[in-house]
Amino acid sequence: MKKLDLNGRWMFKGVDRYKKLPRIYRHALRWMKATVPGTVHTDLLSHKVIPDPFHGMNEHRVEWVESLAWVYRREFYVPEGFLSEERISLVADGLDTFAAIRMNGKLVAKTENMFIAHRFDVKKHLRRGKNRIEIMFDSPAIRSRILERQYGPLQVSHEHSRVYVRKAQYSFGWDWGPKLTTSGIWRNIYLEGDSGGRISNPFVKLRSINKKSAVVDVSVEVEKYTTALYTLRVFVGGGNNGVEKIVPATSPVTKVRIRIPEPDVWWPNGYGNQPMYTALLSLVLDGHEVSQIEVPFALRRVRLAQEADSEGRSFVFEVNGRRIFCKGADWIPADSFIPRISDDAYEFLLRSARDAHMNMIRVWGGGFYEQDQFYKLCDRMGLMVWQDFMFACGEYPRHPEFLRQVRAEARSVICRLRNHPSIVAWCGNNECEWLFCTENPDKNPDAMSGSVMYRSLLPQACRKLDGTRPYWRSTPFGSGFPNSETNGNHHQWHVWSHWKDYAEYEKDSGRFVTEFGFQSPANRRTLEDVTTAADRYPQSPVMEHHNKQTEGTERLLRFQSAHYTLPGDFDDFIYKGQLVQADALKTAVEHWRRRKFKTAGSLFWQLNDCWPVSSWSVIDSGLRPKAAYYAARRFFSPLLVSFKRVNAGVECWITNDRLSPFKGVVNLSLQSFGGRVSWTTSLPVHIPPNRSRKIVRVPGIVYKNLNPRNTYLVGGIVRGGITESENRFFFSEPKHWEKRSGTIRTKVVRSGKGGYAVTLWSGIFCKGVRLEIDGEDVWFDDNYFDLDPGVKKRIVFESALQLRDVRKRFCVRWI
Ligand code: BMA
Repeated sequence: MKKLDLNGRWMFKGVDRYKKLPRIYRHALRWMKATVPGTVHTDLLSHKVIPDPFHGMNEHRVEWVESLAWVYRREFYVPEGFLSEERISLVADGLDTFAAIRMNGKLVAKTENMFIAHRFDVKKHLRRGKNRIEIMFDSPAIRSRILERQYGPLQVSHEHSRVYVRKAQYSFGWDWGPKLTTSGIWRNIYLEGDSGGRISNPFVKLRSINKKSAVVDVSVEVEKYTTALYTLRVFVGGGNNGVEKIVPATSPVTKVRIRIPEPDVWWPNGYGNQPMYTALLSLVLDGHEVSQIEVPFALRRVRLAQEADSEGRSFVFEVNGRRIFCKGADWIPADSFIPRISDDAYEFLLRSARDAHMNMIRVWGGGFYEQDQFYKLCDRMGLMVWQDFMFACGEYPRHPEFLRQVRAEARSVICRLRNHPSIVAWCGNNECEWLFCTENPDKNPDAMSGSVMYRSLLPQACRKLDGTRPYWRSTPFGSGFPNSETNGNHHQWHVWSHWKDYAEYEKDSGRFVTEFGFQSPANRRTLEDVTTAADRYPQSPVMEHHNKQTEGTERLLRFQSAHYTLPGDFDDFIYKGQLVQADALKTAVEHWRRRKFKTAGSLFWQLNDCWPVSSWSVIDSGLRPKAAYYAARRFFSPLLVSFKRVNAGVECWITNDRLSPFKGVVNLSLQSFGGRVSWTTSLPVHIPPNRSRKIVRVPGIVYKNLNPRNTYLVGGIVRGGITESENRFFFSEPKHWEKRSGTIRTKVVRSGKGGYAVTLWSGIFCKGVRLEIDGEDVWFDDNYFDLDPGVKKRIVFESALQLRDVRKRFCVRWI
């Protein structure tokens, strides 16, 4: 196989096909340099034809871009040798979205689905030497409205014409994202020449596994360009072993069964290692390899257990026969302009998830089927992926042409992703059935337009092309109402979206909670990049523009004021806003973890952002973690001590996610914010593996006469002198706490290469201690933590600054 790369330098220009262009933008109609892979917006930005759409309210100033058609073209040279290949295909891994491809002036194809790779035979259009390729992208905004007129309106949230177009739905605007409906060659593009034949769509399917061996079926699609005899050679390697088999490649899908001795199984993060195997497949003709593919895969079994129990029906993922409580977050596209998302950004975000003890990430259905890099990292880090198909929040069309497109999309996506061990579930869509049944309470979800895809087309495709992981119709879904707390999975949006405060979480008995969340502002440095000094107050037009939810700012202030004193300035608003979010997610997750396995998963909405915004994310678009990220590292820890208020007192619980029992000691103490201890106890505990247990109830009588504004309960689990988890319970809201006088003493020293350590100490209790180095981005190994009176805490961090400067610029704040 020979490859001729067409990425890199192209030219592009606007075409005012619909006569929509305001005169002032006429200069967009001239040829300009473009970068492929890329988008129209990022290309225009690099020529300063548009301002940064993320800055201020510039989003409105770039609206005209989506109403134009855009043409991309480049020249390339084809050497003689390349033309002698029997087949030459143009491969475009992603075209966004309404594209007409011309090669040397001849129309090759038209495409209308951003989500899939395209391959076209172009040999007849090519000539030796100079060639020209041109791709015209029609306006997605206009085409979607034309389709809506043609097929009739549907019940849809946000921009309703979006559902007619197989394009990332968030690009039409969302309740956390701007409307930047871009176009372009967004993934790699190249020519591929081959002779003799070609293999594609490999699949390594696990048939059976025990301690001694695993049996896999390796299959691949074979195209033969001659009638000669071909063979398929399969080599499977991994661990210390390699197994080879050679079979005649007689059928269009050739299959080889292989036994792998002493298999090494793949485990989710926290449960074991993530060993990967490789299958090397070669198609051989006359002793020559004419086509090869390398497929990384892993050995693991997954099952979604749904069994009748006292609350209804369970919803538990079992991996390699072990029940796993799924801890994680929902994932949205990490930028409004996808090709701009770097491998480093993927690595950072997913590593942050892994380091916060997450074991599951849900790829949300309003974005896109993620880049290969994303899934490779998830495989490597043991992050299970709940993969939605790309349909969200609305009815979808059901005309035959649309269903045909979706069938092709399902095939393309399933074949591309099915070898990734990280993907543990396919899911039909995001919230379509739930919204439909909420709006039409008398109707069955099957009556929803497009439901045929989720109840028949997609599950059939998954069964036929995969069959190694469960398919679930929608999120949320279940029998009866499709957002039940007794069966199926659940989204909890009474809190926040329906204006309920976070204490409400403790009433929720969802069986597997795939979404719940609480907003907070982005970090100050992230906001400084897109605001002017005059914009930096909570209710400025620019700040309100950077919150896409209806009444978003109102909610931020309402919930802050329920727990903390009113924000005094911009930094106070950000700081307290982030603390409330952290407290909210903590309350929810600890509650559901105590219910283990009655509730068997909690994925919060959302891990990341696509632009600088107040949203439900715990890491903002500048890749700066918020307070809730650090809280997640505590509330997801494999061993968790937590408190639950009941009528007669406060219960102390331990949740053990490990597959081994925990034996240690729990220390509890009731003390004042000044450190005066009024009650204390130490209890030996023994928690069985993979269980949650109530340890003790602290009776109300113990604290009844203490001042709730100046008292808290602190608990820690200790084993071998090391505190494995600690937690606190407060008897009043921070806004009502008595004034404490005291401060935090800090000592910063050099520690290791390029590293620093800070030791903190205070005579009073300090909540949500935030560490910063003024003007620098610094990753502290813990932040926004609570500091008990008289207890030293040591935090390490890295900085390129001199010790003197670090000390000078070190800032601490707390509640
Ligand atoms: C859920 C998601 C998203 C949305 C989020 C916040 O409903 O599925 O559609 O962005 O809540 O409202």
